[in-house]
Amino acid sequence: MNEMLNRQRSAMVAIVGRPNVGKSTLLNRFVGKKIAIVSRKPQTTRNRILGVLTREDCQLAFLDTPGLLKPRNSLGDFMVQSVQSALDSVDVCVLVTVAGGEISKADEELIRRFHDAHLPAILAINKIDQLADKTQLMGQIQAYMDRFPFAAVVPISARNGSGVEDLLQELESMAQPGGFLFPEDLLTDQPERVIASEMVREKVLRTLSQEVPHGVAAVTEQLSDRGDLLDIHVTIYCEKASHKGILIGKGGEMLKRIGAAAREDLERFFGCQVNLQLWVKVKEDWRQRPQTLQNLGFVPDDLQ
Ligand SMILES: Nc1nc2c(ncn2[C@@H]2O[C@H](COP(=O)(O)OP(=O)(O)OP(=O)(O)O)[C@@H](O)[C@H]2O)c(=O)[nH]1
Ligand SMILES: [Mg+2]
Repeated sequence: MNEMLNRQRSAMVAIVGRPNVGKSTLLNRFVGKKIAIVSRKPQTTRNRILGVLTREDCQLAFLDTPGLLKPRNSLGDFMVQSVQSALDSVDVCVLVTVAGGEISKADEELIRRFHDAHLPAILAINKIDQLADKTQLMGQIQAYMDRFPFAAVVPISARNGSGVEDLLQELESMAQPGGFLFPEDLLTDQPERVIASEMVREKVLRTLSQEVPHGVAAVTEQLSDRGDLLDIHVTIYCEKASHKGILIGKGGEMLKRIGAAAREDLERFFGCQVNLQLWVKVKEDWRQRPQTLQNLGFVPDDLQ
C-alpha cells in the first residue's frame, strides 16, 4: 500500500485568467471531454469546475474558474470568491493569457495573489493559432517573466491542441507523491443535472446577442432515465419579461433553436437519445439577490 502511495503522484491545478482567454476550452482539452461550456462572450463560466486527468501514476485535478473581473452584482461577488477559493486549494496555477495581448489588470491581480500565497505558476499563452507573427511572443514572455518567476511558459492553442501535451508534461513534473486525490475514473464533480443546464445556457449564450444572455440562469428540474432515452427538463430564468419574449422568439422559433442545439450536445455527452423540454421564466434581478442566487444553485463549493 505504502509503495503504491509513493509511486502515485498528484497535483491540484487552478486554471485562471481574465474572461474569454480560453480557460474552459483548455479544461475540456486537458480531460478530453466537454465538461465546461465555452462561448465567445466573456464571463461564460460562473463557478469553479473540477476536471480530473489520470495517466498512469500521475493525476492532475484541474479547477476551471470564472474569468476575473471587478464584481458588479452578487453573482460577480460569487464568481470572484470562487476564484479565491480555487487559489486557496491548489498546488499550482496555470495563468492563461492570449498571444499578442497585453498584461491585463486581472493578470496583475492574479500575479499578486501568486506572490502572496507563494504559489508556483505556469504561464500558458493561448490562441497561438491566431498569431501570424510568432516573434511577438518573445516580448510578451519577457514582460510576464519580469513580473513573476513562472516555472514554465508554454505557447498553446487550446482549440487545436498544439502545445497542450507540453503543458501537461510541465504540470506532471510538478506533481507530488502521496497517492491520488480522486478516484482514477472520475472525470468531473459536475452533477449530470448541472452539465445539462449548462449546455442549455451555452446555447443561449451562443444564440442571443449581448444583453439577454448575461442575465440568464438555467436549472434542471428533471433528469430521468427511460432505458435508452433520457428525459431532461430545464427552466431558463431571465431578468425581464421582454427578455422572455426574445428567448422564446416568434412562434417559439428561438427556443426551438436553442433546444435543438443543446439536445445535440447532450446526446453526445450522455451517449444516448435525449428528450429535452425547455421552459422560460422571469426572475427579476436575480443576479443582485444572494438568496435567489443560492436557490439557483450558486452555493460556495466544499472542496476544502
Ligand atoms: N482561435 C482560438 N480561439 C480559442 C482558443 N481557445 C479558446 N478559444 C475561443 O475563445 C473563446 C472563449 O473561450 P472560453 O474557453 O469560453 O474562455 P474562458 O476563458 O473560459 O472564458 P470565461 O469563462 O468567460 O472566463 C471561445 O470562442 C473559444 O472558442 C484557441 O486556442 N484559439
Ligand atoms: Mg470559462
